[in-house]
Amino acid sequence: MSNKKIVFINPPYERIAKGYDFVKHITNNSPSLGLLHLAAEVRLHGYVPTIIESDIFNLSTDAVMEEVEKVGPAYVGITLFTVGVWNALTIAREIKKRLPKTVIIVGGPHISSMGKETMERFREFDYAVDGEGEKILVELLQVLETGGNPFSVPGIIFRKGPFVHQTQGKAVNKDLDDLPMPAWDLLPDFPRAYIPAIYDYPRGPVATIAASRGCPFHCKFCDTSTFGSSVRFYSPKVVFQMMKHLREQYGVRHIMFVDDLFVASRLRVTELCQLLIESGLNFTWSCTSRVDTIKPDTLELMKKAGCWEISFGLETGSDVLLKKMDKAAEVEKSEQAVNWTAAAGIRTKGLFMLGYPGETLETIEQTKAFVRRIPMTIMNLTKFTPYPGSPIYRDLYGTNIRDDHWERMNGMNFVWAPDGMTVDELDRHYQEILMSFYNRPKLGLYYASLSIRYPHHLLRLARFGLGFLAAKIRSYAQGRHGLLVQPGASPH
Ligand code: B12
Ligand code: SF4
Repeated sequence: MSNKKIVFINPPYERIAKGYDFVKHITNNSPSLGLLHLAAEVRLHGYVPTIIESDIFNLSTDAVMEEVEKVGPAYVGITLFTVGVWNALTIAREIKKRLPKTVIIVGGPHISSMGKETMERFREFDYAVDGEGEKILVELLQVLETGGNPFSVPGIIFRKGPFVHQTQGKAVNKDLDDLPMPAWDLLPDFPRAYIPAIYDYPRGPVATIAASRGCPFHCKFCDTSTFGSSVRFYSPKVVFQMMKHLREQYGVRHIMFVDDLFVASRLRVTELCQLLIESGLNFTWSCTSRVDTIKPDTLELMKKAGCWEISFGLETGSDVLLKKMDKAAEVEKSEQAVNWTAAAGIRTKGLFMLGYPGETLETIEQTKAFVRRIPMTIMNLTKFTPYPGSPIYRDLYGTNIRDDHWERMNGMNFVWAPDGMTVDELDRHYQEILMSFYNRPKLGLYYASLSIRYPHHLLRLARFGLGFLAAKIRSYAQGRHGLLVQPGASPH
């Protein structure tokens, strides 16, 4: 019988900027849902999948290789975010050295946005799947197994002789209900090891679900190349079944919906809410929304159904910048949505970015004032990063492949600075904005009461606090005046 084993790898990535190591105590540890979906689909077709979550378990390349060798697979599938490409390459090189017959297949957002260039550049990757991989991966494995013709598989990129070929099409799942449930059973130590960021969930265990794919908007900083602009939904019934399964099998109590735009269809959200209310399962959950897709009556129902937090991409307190981002939103609308959300008793997580082209001292001040005046409970500030696949990437770099910053494209490094600002200045503003939001008695009281209700967050916070203090002391001792970003972390 042929070897049907396939090892899926989520490679390690630099997720924390140099100098900010203490942040690891409070950050998110979510698994790759993509790999869970792929593993479930290939298993349905007779393959034997294993999943390695190298970052969550802090595995070095050697440790990953040890696990791969233990399995002895015919195929390895690696998921590629731009930030993880170089580490994936190191792993692929080792696999080629130690298990030369193993076929290496890659996919994920980096491939969806820059597949051909990546395959031309890195000979260690044998095949790449462009887009949503479930069906195409199975087709590809079957062709490889039977010695068929890869040109017959749509939406793949591969090398034949000196040339890289790309077949027509991009993999899209039109009907999500057709897909098997993600293979949570293959995740080592699930759900215990997969905790979200501190204070971003009330109580565990926690699991993630993508209840829809795609987003019809075109914000210039956003890489939508995997799912595209046509939105597809799981039916509310199937989403509910997944949640029920997670409760019955793993005791999961909180769900994080990671859809690009969970509240894209109010009808669908209403149906899911009704199912949850009738079930009496008492889930809490969080989701994403745009500020213009939410209304007070829907919010009320969502609250009743256990909605705990909504993430809004608020981005900035400046209308000028929102316009430059093609966000199709206004600060006033953002404020209204956050007010409505607070009035319904749901927390707002505001997603912001600093350093977008056009950022000035004035827009920074507007953001500082904005975050202090809205009733938001948690703020996530990203350092602007032009990801391949986003329209702004093309504006800034053209169509040329740029690989000099990939390993730092984690939203925690300024790999690009707007005119008239240095990375050090931006880093200082970064800290100031966060401090101006978090350093308020009202918010302190809120978090204190949350900690009393859910004390497991306190331990995480204590570790983070001690780490921050140590980093500050080190910075002053080294003459860096309290700046935490390490020398050498500025753009070239
Ligand atoms: C949930 C999420 C996370 C989670 C989980 C990450 C993970 N490993 O899956 C957390 C919070 C940890 C996270 C972290 C980061 N994320 Co994130 N994240 C998302 C989000 C919102 C949903 C991803 C998801 O679960 N989708 C559902 C599953 C089913 O899809 P999928 O993982 O893409 O997998 C499908 C295909 O890509 C493909 N595929 C994937 N891998 C493979 C492998 C093979 C072999 C094959 C054949 C196919 C294949 O088939 C899968 C099934 O259809 C997306 C937004 C989006 N629209 O994609 C951003 C997104 C993927 N994240 C992004 C970024 C930048 C990051 C971070 C670098 C920093 C940050 N700002 O958060 C880190 C890096 C993480 C890492 N491991 O490298 C960018 C990626 C841009 C890029 N070019 O790299 C996205 C696209 C957001 C955006 N619109 O800009 N993220
Ligand atoms: S930022 Fe949000 S609304 Fe804008 S394109 Fe990306 S997913 Fe869609």
